[in-house]
Amino acid sequence: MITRRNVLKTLTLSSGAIALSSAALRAQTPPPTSESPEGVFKLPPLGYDYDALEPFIDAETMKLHHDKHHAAYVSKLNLALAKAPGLEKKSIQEILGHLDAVPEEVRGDIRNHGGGHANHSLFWETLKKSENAKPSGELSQAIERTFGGLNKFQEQISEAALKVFGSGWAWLVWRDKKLSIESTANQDSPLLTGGTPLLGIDVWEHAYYLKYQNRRADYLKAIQSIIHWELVSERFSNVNS
Ligand code: MN3
Repeated sequence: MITRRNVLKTLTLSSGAIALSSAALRAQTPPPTSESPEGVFKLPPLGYDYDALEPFIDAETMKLHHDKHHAAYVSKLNLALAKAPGLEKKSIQEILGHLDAVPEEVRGDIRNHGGGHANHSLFWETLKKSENAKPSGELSQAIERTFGGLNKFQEQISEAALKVFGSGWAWLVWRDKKLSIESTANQDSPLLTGGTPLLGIDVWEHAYYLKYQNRRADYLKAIQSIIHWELVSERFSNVNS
């Protein structure tokens, strides 16, 4: 069977130029770990330096979180997909949005590792250190209408995040044409239940324990100040149009 992976491999081997550019790529992206063959889904680059969010999130946490934790979700997602031919042609959003179409023997793995991949990909994009960032345009109005303003929204999403028992996420979700604050356990994505995540806060201990230990509330306060509202506002305009 000719798979996309084989085609890519052949292309890489047959051309010095391509081999060079893939070496350059590898310099920026960590190599797959031994248990993870190359697969369809790739670890996206962080998009900024590990220390870009200091002092709110420390560089070591970012490095471990992205290079080890997220990379492991991608590897394990690819291992699961190898057992379910056909799925690799779909986006992770499509796969998670129709999980009942996934063969039962890999459904649990795809829910966990596919969720981990989708959630973290969104998470990295949603963080940025900038002064006085706040929602703009339609999102600003919708937050005002739905939660009574940005401060109230921040209180409510922090409360939802504090209440997550064990590992999970707190979310701002676009669902049934409304904004809602939700939480999920483990790596469950709002995509599983038909919602569109606009913003997610990782409350697994691996996201904050090195710097904040058991002080989840302090981590939440820090993370509220590095939300990339410009991008979240843009994402809202796209799903809402
Ligand atoms: Mn995480």
